[in-house]
Amino acid sequence: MRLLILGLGTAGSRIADAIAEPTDRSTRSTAIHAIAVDNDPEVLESLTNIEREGKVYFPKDSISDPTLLTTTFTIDEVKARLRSYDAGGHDAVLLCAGLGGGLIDLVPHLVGIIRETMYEPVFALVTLPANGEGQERLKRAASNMRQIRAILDGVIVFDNQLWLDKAREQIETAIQQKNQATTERFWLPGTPEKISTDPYDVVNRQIAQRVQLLIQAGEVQDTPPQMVLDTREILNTITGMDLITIGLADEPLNDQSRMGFFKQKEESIVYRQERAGRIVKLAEKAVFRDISAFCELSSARKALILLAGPEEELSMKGFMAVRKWVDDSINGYELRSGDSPVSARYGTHVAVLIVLSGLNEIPRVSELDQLITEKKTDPQ
Ligand SMILES: Nc1nc2c(ncn2[C@@H]2O[C@H](COP(=O)(O)OP(=O)(O)OP(=O)(O)O)[C@@H](O)[C@H]2O)c(=O)[nH]1
Ligand SMILES: [Mg+2]
Repeated sequence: MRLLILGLGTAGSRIADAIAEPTDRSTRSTAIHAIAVDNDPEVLESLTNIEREGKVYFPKDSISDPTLLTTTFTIDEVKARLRSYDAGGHDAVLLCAGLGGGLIDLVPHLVGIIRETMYEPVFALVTLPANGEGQERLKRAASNMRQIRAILDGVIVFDNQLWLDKAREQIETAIQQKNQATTERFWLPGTPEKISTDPYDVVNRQIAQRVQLLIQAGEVQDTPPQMVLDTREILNTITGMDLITIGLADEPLNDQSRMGFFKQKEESIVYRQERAGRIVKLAEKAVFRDISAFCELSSARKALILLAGPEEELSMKGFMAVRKWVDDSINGYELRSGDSPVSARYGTHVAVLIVLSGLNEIPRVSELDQLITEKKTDPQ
């Protein structure tokens, strides 16, 4: 999939940068172009995967007064960047931002600009602030969510409250067992010697893995999938589908199961059952635990299942069981699925990715929304 990413603010820029990081798996049919817009020059400077021309400094005060000369000036710059990056065409645009932040205020304006010249769907990937960030931020996030939901083709929700806790746990474990195996297992950013201790880095990496896996699914691969999932199908799952969540669970393979060639010869019923069980277990983990924001399967109208890993480990039996489970559980009839048999990183892991869209409720979003509903009904 060819994706044009626009990172807004600190969170958005850092997330865009993480998604733009080249992976071993990407081929020519995947193209990511990323632009970052922030009011903090240091943040822009620290981005390593977005080229210099893609970094735009936007003075903070300008947002409150769109008539200021600087606003026009910078917006024109963003506009020019968008045009130059889109010369080759994209399948979709993804705006990334922290919901409680300041630069998300640019979204309505930018969506207008994008829709002037592009017909492709425009999505947002947003982070919900953690409870500890205070009422004001939570309320801001709620009203921003209301505003952007109405004008976008879909909003992918990532709950910082949920993921920062997980990240801190992972960092602690990684520091305790400072060896390469651990670093690989958790896919922490940085080299094995240098473990990142910024929980946001870990969260951003989690976000990036989900997006990267999804956009690479539709591309031409060395090993052809048994069930192909193309870009159009991925977009059909999420376009016009309001709130979206993405779950991803993976498991490292031990050396024995990596020797698939020998294994096939002596494949036993027990082993076949184990592989099927692993797929089911990972799917449950992706939905119930490692989901971008907690939600009920039954509140989704559409879903997409993607299996990734070495071909021989992608159990068809497990896949069919997961398909049936998700199909029976969602509140709709549109379920798409595919597999992505690969080498490289996923050669050492089996992963199950599940996208849920058309969600009529994400409890944490409703909780935040309640904060501003209460405020409005309060006569004070
Ligand atoms: N996942 C993730 N969330 C972040 C990150 N940095 C900040 N956040 C979250 O995003 C929200 C918005 O913060 P910023 O992105 O700094 O906001 P901004 O748009 O830059 O605007 P300012 O308030 O002017 O800095 C915060 O409330 C945090 O919850 C990050 O690197 N990753
Ligand atoms: Mg900031």
